[in-house]
Amino acid sequence: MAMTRDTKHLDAPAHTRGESIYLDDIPLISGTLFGVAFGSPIAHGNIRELHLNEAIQCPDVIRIFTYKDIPGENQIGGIIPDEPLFAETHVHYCGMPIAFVVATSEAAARHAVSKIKVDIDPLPVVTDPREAQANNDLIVPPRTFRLGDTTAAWQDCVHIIEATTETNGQEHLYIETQGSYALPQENQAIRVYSSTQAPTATQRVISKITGLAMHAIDVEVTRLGGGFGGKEDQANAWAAMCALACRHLRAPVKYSLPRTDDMVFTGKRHPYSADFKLGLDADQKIRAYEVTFYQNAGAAADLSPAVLERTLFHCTNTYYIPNVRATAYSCRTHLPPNTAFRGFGGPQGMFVIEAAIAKAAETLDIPAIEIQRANLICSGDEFPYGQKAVSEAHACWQKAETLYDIDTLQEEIGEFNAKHRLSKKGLAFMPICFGISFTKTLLNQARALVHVYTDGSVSLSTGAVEMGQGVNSKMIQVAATVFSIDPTLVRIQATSTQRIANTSPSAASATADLNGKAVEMACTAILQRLRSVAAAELQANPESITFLDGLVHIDGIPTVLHWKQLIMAAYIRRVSLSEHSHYATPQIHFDYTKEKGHPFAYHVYGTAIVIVTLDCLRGRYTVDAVKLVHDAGASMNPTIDRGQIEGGVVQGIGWMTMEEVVYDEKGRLRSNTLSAYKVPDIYSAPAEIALEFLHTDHDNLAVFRSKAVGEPPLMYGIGAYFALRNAILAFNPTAQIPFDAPLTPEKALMGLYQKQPTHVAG
Ligand code: LUZ
Ligand code: MOS
Repeated sequence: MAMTRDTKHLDAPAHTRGESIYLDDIPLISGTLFGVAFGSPIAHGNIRELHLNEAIQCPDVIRIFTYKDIPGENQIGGIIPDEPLFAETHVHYCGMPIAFVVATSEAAARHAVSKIKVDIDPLPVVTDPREAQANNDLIVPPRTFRLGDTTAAWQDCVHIIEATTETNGQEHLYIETQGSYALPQENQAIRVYSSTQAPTATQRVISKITGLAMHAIDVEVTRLGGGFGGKEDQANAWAAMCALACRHLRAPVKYSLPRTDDMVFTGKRHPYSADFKLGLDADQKIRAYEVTFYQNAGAAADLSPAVLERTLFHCTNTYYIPNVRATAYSCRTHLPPNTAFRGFGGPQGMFVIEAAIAKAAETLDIPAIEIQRANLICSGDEFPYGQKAVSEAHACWQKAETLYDIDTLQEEIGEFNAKHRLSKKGLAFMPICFGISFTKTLLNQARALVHVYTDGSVSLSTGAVEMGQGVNSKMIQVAATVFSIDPTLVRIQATSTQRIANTSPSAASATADLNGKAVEMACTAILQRLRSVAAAELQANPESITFLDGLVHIDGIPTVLHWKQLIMAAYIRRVSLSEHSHYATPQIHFDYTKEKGHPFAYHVYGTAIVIVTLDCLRGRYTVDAVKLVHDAGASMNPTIDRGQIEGGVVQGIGWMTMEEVVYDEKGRLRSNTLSAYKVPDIYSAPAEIALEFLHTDHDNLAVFRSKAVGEPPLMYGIGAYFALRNAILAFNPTAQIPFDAPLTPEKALMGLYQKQPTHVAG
């Protein structure tokens, strides 16, 4: 069967009817208890005394857990063991868990939490990454990527531009908050439902906390109501708390975080501060780029070192720059540990090079588009980390220019701006390039388990976690395509550490690639055996057998033997109808001592044209259109991919223009509700998202020549920042607008009416 590429998102009917199962839809077993965490009220200090007496006497409270109750190790750090589950003597961020109250109802647990008192001797609070770096308070030693020789290259530069940039954090705002439900099983084992992107990481952390072997912890996930990276590492703490209480009490324990707790307790996208220096020759070719990144890691490592390295990988975005020196510091501050967020440090790196180009264009008084276009990477050009590009950058850019008629667009904007005094339009191009593979090579592996039952129906299990991105639909497409059967014959199981072990997180945009390859391998192995069965049944040569639309064919001609009969024949002949397969991405490698290698299976490219209209009286704006050419390879499912692209664009625009994470100087989150933290709604989404796929057809180690789609589109949203900047400059050409994202209406207004240059804060 050729692949049915127009398959709908498998979950669409159940989502529409409200029947899909999330953590809170799992029926509660009688006797279920409810936990609520007590988090540190201050950001930094030494705990003198914890007063639990009043809380423990509250009605319906069963027990209060602290670090003293941990039979295993009080440690949940993933990359570096620097994060306790419960504070012992020291707190280092506001909301850091200190205790876990378990009661017969959530309300009772919450009431008891309000009665906990803690005496903490406060210590100085650092929230600024540059201050942490000056104190040498780093999570890991700094890293530097180098290509060519920047020091020598400055001599070839006619223009040298320097500035500082800031990008803020971003709240994940998955619709389903963090949560977990732990159930006691026989012989000390524990079954855990968790809203996690990383079932194995959750299992490992629970094992460490409870002291039970991993085989005694089963983690199961049906789906998440969104993850965006927020549940790659930060689902583990809540699961561990529930499992710890379950282990002690031998009762089911559930904890599902209310929105404000979720916002206060969990880390976000990393804010970055950066300094750049960019050099161009007389032909607008970028000759040299130096950049220093200060990552605000928060109080513990979490995934920050991996995020930091992706910032370096993407620091030249989709441009070829022959001389680069990029240094990155992961700075320890007293904020909740910041974590994975769609793009994983890549967007923060890409913003800086785009800012550098914008500043160069403003200095030279030419459109940024000319510098961008002149420097797009070509196939064979080297990224600063040594990998050679197989580039679609020019193809995407050129297709966008012609398809969307850039000359007419610019003319229209020019006319509009000439005609309107208090309303200006701005346009920016945002080309992207994103490397696909976990940068940590070992994570690029996946497994699948396929059973064919005697009625011909198929059970499919992978390590992929469905979080709305449609990975389950794609996995079913792969199995149905290899077997050439109707997709309704295939059922995908909940993701479970019992069925698939040692899974990598569903992350890095690579979930469909990795798990899809494993599904393809498992189904192909079963099909190989079925070929022999069919040959025997039909007394034909196995080489002449093919499968199409549920029928066995000989030399391309259909026979009467159909899938169900074939399966039964295989069973009767005692041929295995099950397969477990393992896939590991070939060819990728990276040498950390040299900072060189071939870390990515391939890159995803694309170009966005973003057009905005700015109300120059009020500083308010709308994004009129985002016009895209996106390289999806041979998309497996254009409907799902379109959904991912539209969502990514809007999420990126939110990060760049309106979402403002605010911590005060004491490290307390001020934007801790949805009335204080503005996310894009339907009114702030672009009026138009035009999308054209660039169909490419390389074998790039993904499934069926498709390309990954999860993270890359977020970075198109960066274009909204620069389009707005251009609109401000159309009104106030001498404005010195700091590169300080998000460009909220307030900051837009300050740019519109700025008389003197201001300085970047922080
Ligand atoms: N997670 C991770 C990721 O552990 N490694 C990565 O390289 C990555 N990239 C993007 C998103 N999540
Ligand atoms: Mo992620 S940022 O969990 O791919």
